[in-house]
Amino acid sequence: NIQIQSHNDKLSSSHHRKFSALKEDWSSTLIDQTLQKLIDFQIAIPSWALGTGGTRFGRFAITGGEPRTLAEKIADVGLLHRLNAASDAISLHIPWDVPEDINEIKKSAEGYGLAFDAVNSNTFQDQPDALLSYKFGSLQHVDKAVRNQAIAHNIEVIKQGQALGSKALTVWLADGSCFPGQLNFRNAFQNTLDSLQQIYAALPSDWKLYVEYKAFEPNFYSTTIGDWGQSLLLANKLGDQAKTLVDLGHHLPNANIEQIVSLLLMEGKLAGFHFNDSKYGDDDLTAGSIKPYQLFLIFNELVEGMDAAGMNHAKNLGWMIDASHNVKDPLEDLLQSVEGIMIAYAQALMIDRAALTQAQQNNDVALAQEVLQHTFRTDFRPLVAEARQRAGAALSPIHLYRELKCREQLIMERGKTTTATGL
Ligand code: LRH
Ligand code: MN
Ligand code: MN
Repeated sequence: NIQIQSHNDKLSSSHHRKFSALKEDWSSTLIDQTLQKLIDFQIAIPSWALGTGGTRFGRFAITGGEPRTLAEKIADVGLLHRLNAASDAISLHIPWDVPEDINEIKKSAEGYGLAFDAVNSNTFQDQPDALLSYKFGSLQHVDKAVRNQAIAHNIEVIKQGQALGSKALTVWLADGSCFPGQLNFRNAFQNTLDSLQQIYAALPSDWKLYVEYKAFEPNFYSTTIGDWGQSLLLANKLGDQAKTLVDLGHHLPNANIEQIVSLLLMEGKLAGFHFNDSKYGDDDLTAGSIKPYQLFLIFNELVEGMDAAGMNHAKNLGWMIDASHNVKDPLEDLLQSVEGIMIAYAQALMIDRAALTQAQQNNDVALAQEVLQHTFRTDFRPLVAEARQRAGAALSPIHLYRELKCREQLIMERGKTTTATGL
């Protein structure tokens, strides 16, 4: 606290100058409303993004001090949350994460003010003790015994999540095919639906089932839940508790993600997000690092759609990051992602909605674009920083992280060569 205070004091006069400039130009009601929404906004950190990732060509473990246990992963998210007051939950991936002593794990999370977000199942890898292989799929598999093994795993993940206080299961399947002719598409879909129905039946009544889609990889000819159409079809057949999860990196190039988001939201079928950014495919890069305008346009749809549906911006969707880091310190990268997301959210909240609606009604295309770009091109970083300061966190989390030599300390505690599990 003292460290945050002295960091904020140091930046105080320059922050004050920038924030005051914003207050001169923008409506104070809108600024106050936006500040409150930014203070309330929280996003879950994926446990698998706390260590250095890699590609199939290799992994460069340059960071050191990576978390070796679930308790250490929780400590890392606790540190992020202390710095930015915006990362109050961790999303676990099972069995990459093994919550052995549930009470201990829960206690340590509570100590950092963290909750457990959606739990993720994993039927895209064979575990060392597995009886049957997922080489040709899991929930879609032609062999009922393989499907049953995958269903049982998902039900086990629900149980573990329940013990931790999670409220959602995210299912992402690698299921698909690599070559034409390999798969009967309709059978694969029907098998997947039937398997998901059994998992859905085991879902507690206050839980959600998030059906995540992805266009390709690791299968390169077809993916059984390859786009939002297939995911929505399944979610509709499953029932109210099933929804479609949008991972920003899971689309074919140039897909209009904001339009997908707006329609899913309209249908009450948007589960939430795996935020990241990409240039080519499922690149899992820092949110807002490649296409910040797309991120802003997505938040524009979210703000408009959530207000129209009377939804609570902070609570009604699953806000999660899904990222992987090859060349950056994972914790710095995650701080940058949260910042990028909050900037896009702030820009969307500051849009003059009445003017935009009016321009749309008048088919005034140029004006509609002006309205959007007016906020996109305004620097709202002081607003995000102000919200953070009011929430008791750092004006500039990444700078404080470096000033306090957090990574160096983690290396001292955990060693230079630790390796975290995950992608
Ligand atoms: C698949 C995915 C999915 C997995 C995670 C590790 O590409 O986005 O969410 O669970 O990566
Ligand atoms: Mn994902
Ligand atoms: Mn992905």
